[in-house]
Amino acid sequence: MRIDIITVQPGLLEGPFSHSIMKRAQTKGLLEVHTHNLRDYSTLKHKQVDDYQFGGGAGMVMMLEPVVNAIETLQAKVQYDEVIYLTPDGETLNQQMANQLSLKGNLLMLCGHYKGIDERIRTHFVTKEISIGDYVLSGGELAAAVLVDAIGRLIPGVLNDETSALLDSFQDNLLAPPVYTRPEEFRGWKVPDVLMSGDHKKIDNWRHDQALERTKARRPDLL
Ligand code: 6GU
Repeated sequence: MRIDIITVQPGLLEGPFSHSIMKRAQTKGLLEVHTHNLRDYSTLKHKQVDDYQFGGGAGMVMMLEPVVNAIETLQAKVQYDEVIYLTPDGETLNQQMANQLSLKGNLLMLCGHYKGIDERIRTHFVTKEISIGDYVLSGGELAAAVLVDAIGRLIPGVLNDETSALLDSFQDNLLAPPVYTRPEEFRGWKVPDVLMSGDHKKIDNWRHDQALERTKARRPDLL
C-alpha cells in the first residue's frame, strides 16, 4: 500500500512512522508513506497557502490552488483509491473503516488546518472525510498519523501471528480481556488461577467471559 499525505506541517509526521510496527511495515516493503509540504505547491510569493475567508470572520482558510496543484500533481503519478480529508466534521473513525481502508492499494490524505479548506476542494476532489473523535486538534496531522497506524497494522504480513490483529479489542466488537505476565505473585496480588491451569479450553472460555463482562461494563454500546 502507498499512502501520500499533503500537509503544511510535514515535521509533525516525521516521527510517527519511523518506529516499531509502522517502521517494520515499510522495511518489509508492505507500506510506503510519503509526506508532501503544501507550500511546495504554492505559486504565490512567500509560498502562501491560506487566505481570509469570503464573507468575513476570524480564521484563515486553506486556498484552493496549492491544494489542487498538489492533488493533481500526485494523481498524475499515482492512481488513488480514496482522497481522504482529515477533518473534525468527517465520519468518525472506527475499526470497520480501518479494516476497509487496509484493503485499498493507494490512499491520498489531506490534512486540514486553520478554519479548514476551501469547500470546492471537498466537493470536487475529496472522496472520504474522516475524523478521529469528538474533540478538536490543531490540525489534521496527528489524526492522519492515527489513521495510517490503524490501517497499516492491518495490512497482511505487517503483524506476526502472535500480535495478530484478529485478537485485538474491537475486532469482534468486544474489548480485550485482562492480561498478565511474570511474576505469578507480586505483593500478594495473584494471577487468576485459570491462566496457570494449562487448560486451553478453560482459558479461552474465561477470556471470552472477561471480554464480554468488560464490554458490558465499559462499552455497552458495542454489544
Ligand atoms: Cl481529522 N482534525 C482535527 N483538526 N481535529 C480533529 C480531527 C481531525 N479528528 C478529531 N479532531
